[in-house]
Amino acid sequence: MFKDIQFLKSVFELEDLPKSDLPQLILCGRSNVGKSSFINSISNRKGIAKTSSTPGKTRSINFYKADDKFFIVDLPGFGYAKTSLKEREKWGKLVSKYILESTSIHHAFHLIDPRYEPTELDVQLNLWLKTANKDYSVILSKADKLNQSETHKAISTIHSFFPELKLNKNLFLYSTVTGRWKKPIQKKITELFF
Ligand SMILES: Nc1nc2c(ncn2[C@@H]2O[C@H](COP(=O)(O)OP(=O)(O)OP(=O)(O)O)[C@@H](O)[C@H]2O)c(=O)[nH]1
Ligand SMILES: [Mg+2]
Repeated sequence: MFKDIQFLKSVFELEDLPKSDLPQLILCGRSNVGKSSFINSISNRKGIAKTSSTPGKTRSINFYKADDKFFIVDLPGFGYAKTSLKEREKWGKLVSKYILESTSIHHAFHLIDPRYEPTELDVQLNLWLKTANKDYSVILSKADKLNQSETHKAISTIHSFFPELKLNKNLFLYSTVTGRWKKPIQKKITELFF
């Protein structure tokens, strides 16, 4: 696992991407699903990534450098209620272009809130990842909000959408509230980047 994390930069346009070919771990998924909170939690650095209970907090692509070894990249979330069609298109263009054109993406964590079925945009995002041939995992965030039977049900729903996923290989539970599900993700990150 990495020990140090540093904020590098926020990017609003793809031509401003950092000129570095360090491998990247990208975080993607719906707005409010907990992407920025995940960065704070996994790196034990409260507040390094800005979070908010109001969806739509992260509007830029934010780069964090972990141990000078790889970038953690926080992508803007999609699908919150106030998004206009224009903003939705802008999100789609930015994220799809990024996923399809970046040659440094080593792995993607696609976060999904297990209290709800994956949305149309989750399916779209999954397709972009597959089309771009990117290695990815799905992380069921906010797992503290489910009891055991709801958790089982959520996992079987995810399997009905994405049958290729295997628990603790490329499908994980996570909560920023309890440390209970941290180990398997730390192990995954270590396997991917160390
Ligand atoms: N109960 C619980 N709440 C969480 C968890 N992770 C995040 N949250 C809460 O969910 C809300 C959204 O978290 P963010 O990390 O800002 O979500 P995001 O995916 O970065 O959202 P955007 O930047 O809008 O794309 C915040 O109020 C967090 O405190 C979790 O594991 N459990
Ligand atoms: Mg965010």
